[in-house]
Amino acid sequence: MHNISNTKLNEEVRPLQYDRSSLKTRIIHLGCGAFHRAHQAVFTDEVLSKTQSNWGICAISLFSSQGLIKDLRNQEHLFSVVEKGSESTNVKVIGSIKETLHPALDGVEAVLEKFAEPQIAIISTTITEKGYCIDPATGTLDTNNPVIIEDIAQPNKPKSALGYIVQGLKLRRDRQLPPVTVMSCDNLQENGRVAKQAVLAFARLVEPELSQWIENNVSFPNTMVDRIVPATTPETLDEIARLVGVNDPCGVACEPFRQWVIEDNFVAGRPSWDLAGAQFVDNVAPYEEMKLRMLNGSHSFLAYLGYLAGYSYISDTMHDEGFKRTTLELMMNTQAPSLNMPNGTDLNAYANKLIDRFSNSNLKHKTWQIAMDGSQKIPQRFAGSLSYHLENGSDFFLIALAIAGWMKYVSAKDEQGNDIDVRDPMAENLKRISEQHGSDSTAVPALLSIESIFPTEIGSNPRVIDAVTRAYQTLIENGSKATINSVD
Ligand code: CS2
Repeated sequence: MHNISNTKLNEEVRPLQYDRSSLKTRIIHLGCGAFHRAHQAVFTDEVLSKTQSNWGICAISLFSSQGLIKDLRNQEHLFSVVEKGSESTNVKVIGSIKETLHPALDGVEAVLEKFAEPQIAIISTTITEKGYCIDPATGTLDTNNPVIIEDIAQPNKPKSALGYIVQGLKLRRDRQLPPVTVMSCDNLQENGRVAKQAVLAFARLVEPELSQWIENNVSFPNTMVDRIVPATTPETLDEIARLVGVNDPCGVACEPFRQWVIEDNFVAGRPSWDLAGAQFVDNVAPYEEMKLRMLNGSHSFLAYLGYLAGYSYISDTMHDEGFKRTTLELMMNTQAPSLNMPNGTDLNAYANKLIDRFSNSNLKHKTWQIAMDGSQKIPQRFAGSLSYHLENGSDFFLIALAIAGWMKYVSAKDEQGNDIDVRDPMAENLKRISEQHGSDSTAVPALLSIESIFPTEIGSNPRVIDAVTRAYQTLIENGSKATINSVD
């Protein structure tokens, strides 16, 4: 069968720039989704094309995409990345993934043994917010999570990402292998610290000495990752096939922009990702906060209110002047003031660039996709600036409106009374609470009292309850579009 590894590709496709035969698996990556392939794999690929280094990746998929893993294997783990700007498109072949594993295809033991290969230096993750099994409001391990309970009872047959990491580290400890870095690449504030807390708490429940060993031998750098990578659809794959010249079921389409800010805390070395544009800094927290509040916060605002206004894609919402204006206002007047950035950071330029990125209509980024898992995302995106505004007595109506939009969305009925397919680990619970209140605004304090989403000092604050109630009532009475247009 012809595929990207054995066919002459279209001339516009930038082919591989290096010989892959010397690559060694030195990075294990958990979560082989589109984001990893379009972000860390691309940075690593660029380093390989610029240096003689040998940093290869073993991408592991734990839950889904057996099909994807088989497809990657069929094409020697090569895949295409199509960067779609608003004016031009670039296509590259990426070769940094050297091998793949999936427990359902290869067995749990083979996956665990990979962690225990001596040359492994980095275990990185894109497992989404919920993959860390933390209580989103407090950032501590949720020991009531059924998967965690199961994995702690049977640590050598893990199911969760945390279970694999802890058991993998245990094998390294038992075999006296060199230290290793665990690098989270998910959209969580202080993602390294969260990963560390979750791993240590899990390890303590398995074996207290193991948790001590991890403290002494494993580093957990914080990172800020950024690239808009919509989920791949059959239409995207058709377009990729046309551009590449052959079907590529593993191809991804994304925006041209990419950013990676990394705390330089790697106990066993790392690729020179800076050669591919990554920034190594001492303190990532301000960049994470900037991105989570200004990019992801506005994304959630656009996802809930845009979906309710009938827009399928983020770029559609941006072509509605009301949405464009309020999004910029949310970024600059509500989120930016809560940030404390290093000197020289131009938040105005950052916001304007975000507006351009969101407006790229060649990128089909569904409002429905971003609306997923709101119970895990809202704390990361809004709690910090809400606390800031409560302390300063300043206005946060647009955050209240985003939260009201989420409340209407999780009722699972849109403005026309049609069902919404809500994807969220708490979907059932949220729907039940909404149904108890109908469209009455008593739903607001009820939903705000969910402590895993809204820390008590926020959820029970009268100013928050009042602002979200006002926003919710306007939204229910006038609908999303009119509400957005009436914001002054
Ligand atoms: C989005 C992010 O789905 C979402 O919640 O806000 O995936 C966003 O596209 C990325 O963080 C951009 O880097």
